[in-house]
Amino acid sequence: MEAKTFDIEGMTCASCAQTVEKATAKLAGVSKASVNLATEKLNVEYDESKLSEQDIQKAVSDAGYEALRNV
Ligand code: 9UX
Repeated sequence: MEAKTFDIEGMTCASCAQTVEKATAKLAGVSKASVNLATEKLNVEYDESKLSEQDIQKAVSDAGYEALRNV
């Protein structure tokens, strides 16, 4: 299981954070997705054999936000 953090651009309210969280949590292979609105970060725990970092970034982008890889 891999855990990665992404800086999220475009979130301005708690509802935005919920949207990003749900969009990533529903992906097959994701076991945990949590957004910190204050720091504008998304932390995702997922199975690398089922999902790539790009898949997560695409899901966030499809939801209307942008996920930048964070270290
Ligand atoms: Mo409310 Mo967040 O319209 O975009 S969901 S600010």
